[in-house]
Parts: sequence; C-alpha cells; structure tokens
Amino acid sequence: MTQYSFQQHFDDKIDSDNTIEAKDWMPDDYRKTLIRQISQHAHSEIVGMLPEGNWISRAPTLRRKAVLMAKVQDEAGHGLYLYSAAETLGISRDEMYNQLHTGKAKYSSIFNYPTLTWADMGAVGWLVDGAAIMNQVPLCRTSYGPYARAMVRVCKEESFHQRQGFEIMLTLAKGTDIQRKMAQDAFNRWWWPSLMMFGPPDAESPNTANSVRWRIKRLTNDELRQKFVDVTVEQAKVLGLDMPDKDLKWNEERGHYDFGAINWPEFYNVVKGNGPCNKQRLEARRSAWEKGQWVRDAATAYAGKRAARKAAAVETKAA
Ligand code: BYC
Repeated sequence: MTQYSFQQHFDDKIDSDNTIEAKDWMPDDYRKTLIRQISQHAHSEIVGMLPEGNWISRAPTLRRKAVLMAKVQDEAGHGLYLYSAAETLGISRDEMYNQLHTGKAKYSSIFNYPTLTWADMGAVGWLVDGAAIMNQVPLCRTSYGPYARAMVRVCKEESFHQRQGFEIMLTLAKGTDIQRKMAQDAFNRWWWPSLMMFGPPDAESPNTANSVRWRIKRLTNDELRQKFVDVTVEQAKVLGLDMPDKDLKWNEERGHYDFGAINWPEFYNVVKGNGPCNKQRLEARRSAWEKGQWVRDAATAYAGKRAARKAAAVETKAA
C-alpha cells in the first residue's frame, strides 16, 4: 500500500467506527496522542493510590479498611492495564516511569490535593471516581482497541468505587451533626477540583479537536463536565448536602444546570507542579521506585534462573 492508501485505510476505519489495532498503520500524531493520554491516564491511576492509601491504616472499621484496601489495589491494576495498552504503541514501561519520575509526564491534577479527614474517602470515591467514570465510559468505545478494552474492566471497577464513596458520604450525612459537617466540608473542598479533572474548557483545549476527529475522545471536556454536574447535583440532594456553588441554577432552556466560574489559574498552577501535594506525590513515587530496585533485581534473577533451567531440561531431553 502507498502512504496515501495507508492513510485512507486508517480514515475509513475511523469513519466506520472500527477499532485501530496495535499492528495497524496509524498516523504518527495519532500514536503520539494515544501514548500521551494513555500513559498520563496510567500515571494518574498509580499516583491516585497515594491520597487514599493515606487512610488505609486509619479507616474507622475493619470493613471500611478491607474495602478501601481493595479499592486502592484496583487502582494499581488499572495502572497496569493502561501501561500495557500504552506499550502496544511502542513505548517501554521504563520510559513511561522515567517520564513520570522526572516530572515530564502529567497526571491528573486532582491527586495533588490532600485527604484531610475520613470524609475525604467518601468525597474522593463519590466525586473523583464519579468524574472518572463519566470520562471513561465513552473511552470504552475509543478508537484504539487495546485502550478501549482496558477501559471496560476499569469502568466496572470504578462504578463500585463510586458507590462505596457515595455510601460513606450517605453514612456521614445521615450521622451526627459533626459527621454531617465533615461530609459537607469534604464536599466543599473536592467539588471544584473534581470539575477541573475534565481538563481545560474546550476553547482552550489544544488536543480536543484532533482527538474528537480520531474518535479517541467521544465527548469534549465541557460536555463531560456538564454531564457530571447534572448527575451530581441530584446525588447531592439525596445526601442532603449543599452544593458548594452559589451560582448553580437549573437552566430550563438548556435542560442543564448552569454552574459558577471554575478557578482556571488554580488548575494551571497545579498542573505546572505547584499544587498543595505535587512535590510530596512525586517524591513518594520516586522513593517507591528506588526502594523497589531489589524486588526488580530479584525478579529478573529468578526469571533468568528459570529460563536457564528450562533450556537445560530441553537439552537433556534432546540428548
Ligand atoms: N490534570 O488539550 P487537553 C482516576 C492537560 S484516574 C492534569 O484538554 P486532552 C482515579 C492535558 O494532558 C483519572 N493535566 O488534553 C485514579 C494537556 O497537556 P499535554 C485520570 C491535565 O488529553 C485513582 C493539557 O492539559 N483520567 O480516575 O485532550 C483513584 C491540555 O488539555 C488535566 C484520565 O486520564 C488534568 N485534570 O484531555 C481514583 C482519563 N486535564 O498532555 C480515581 C483519560 C488536562 O498536552 N484522559 N490536562 O501536555 C482524558 O480523557 C484526557 O486526557 C483529558 C484531557 C480529558 C484528561
């Protein structure tokens, strides 16, 4: 096939809603965009373990501890599926880790905020995982096959995560006065950063146009953010909590809630590395990587020994 027909074949597949697979020809920019998004998504899952991991030893009951531990472990699994999906595009895992550890790669802004009280475990599950599902359900139909397939399982697990967060919030919101205040305080602190998770407004999102054209993104940042606001307002009513936005109002004409201005300078500041916990998060990842060197060495040595044993057994059999 000529270069033109490769491109034509790719465009036809995208237009007819077929998936692109690892061995298919794809334009360089499509590959680069996917590597960027999938690896950043993977980093977010792994860094996202830290704010919640902070509460495993302090969860109020054994049941809460077991559930939180399972949730954090799921996030590690999500990171691994996503790193594997990105590897199919020709980048190595070491290179991705290196991009994270040197601050070259981004990860979701949301994980640079601190988890101050137990209610934050409720708010993170309800809002952060809720925002994640809103963004990730359309990614189950993203045009790159390995990414789309990874997303199916991730979304099933995220849905459980969102419910466990909502259930923590419900327990606190229906509990004592102090518990209700804790739930409201966590809601107030996590609401705006959760809206920022969807990324900059469409008019300032350099990647959206291409990603929508290639069907990597099925919906834009603003469309997803609006959907999230619309469903979350109704959930807050069930909790009996106040929306932390005095400008929030149902717009009959649009059939959506209008909401207040997002603090975009804060978002860009966090993305640039200056959020409340950026340094702490990167330091934790770097330190885990360095302290884990002996495990990687041992695993490599063990794999080497097994391979040598297997080769010797084959030789003996052949002799
Ligand atoms: N934080 O052109 P745009 C989870 C960057 S994990 C930081 O709109 P795009 C969970 C963006 O990368 C949730 N940076 O970009 C885990 C771009 O910079 P570069 C993570 C952000 O890619 C554990 C620039 O801003 N989910 O849920 O078209 C526990 C311009 O943006 C952010 C995913 O990663 C941000 N919030 O759209 C619990 C989903 N937003 O790369 C929960 C997959 C934007 O050009 N990713 N930037 O230097 C996506 O859907 C898209 O990448 C985004 C951004 C919607 C996030």
